[in-house]
Amino acid sequence: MGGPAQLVVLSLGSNVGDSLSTLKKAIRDLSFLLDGMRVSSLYLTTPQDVAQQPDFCNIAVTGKTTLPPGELLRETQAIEASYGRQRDDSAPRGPRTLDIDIVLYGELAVREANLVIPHERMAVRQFVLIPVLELLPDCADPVSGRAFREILSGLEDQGVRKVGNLYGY
Ligand code: PH2
Ligand code: MG
Ligand code: MG
Repeated sequence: MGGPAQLVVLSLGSNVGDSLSTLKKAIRDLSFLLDGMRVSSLYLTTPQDVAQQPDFCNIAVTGKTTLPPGELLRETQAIEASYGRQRDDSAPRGPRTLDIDIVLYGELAVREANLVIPHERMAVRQFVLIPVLELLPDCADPVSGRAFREILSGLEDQGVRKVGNLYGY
């Protein structure tokens, strides 16, 4: 049984294969899950955590869902898998055809083995914060209450370049 619809925020990334095509298709898939979905600009970003890999294409999307967090995760993992994502536990932050992270789920905080919301590293990642703030300029960390705009303003430059839009999903 679903509760009221919650506003969720997803961060998408790709740096293997035809990333633009993959992101466009993934957005279309997500539009069937998220009511009133909105999509950020497309960003080309310098890889974080694992430097020796290609630049990423990153976007954020937001919309409403009645799916509980665990079910939303199952759906996003199924989309990742359908675009050839291989989970490689030996290279946890390495190259991937498609990564879809649930970064915010309403005001909820989740701490489970396979799902942590707000996303553990979003507060230190410009490739997440910049697209998210484009969609939701006033959003705040539900745990600390701090505005993500303030958190972003404290970060050093990480090489996040706006390059366009993914029209026509
Ligand atoms: N994803 C990672 C690790 N590093 N760097 C950028 N720029 N963009 C990503 O999406 C990304 C990353 C693991 O999910
Ligand atoms: Mg990720
Ligand atoms: Mg992920």
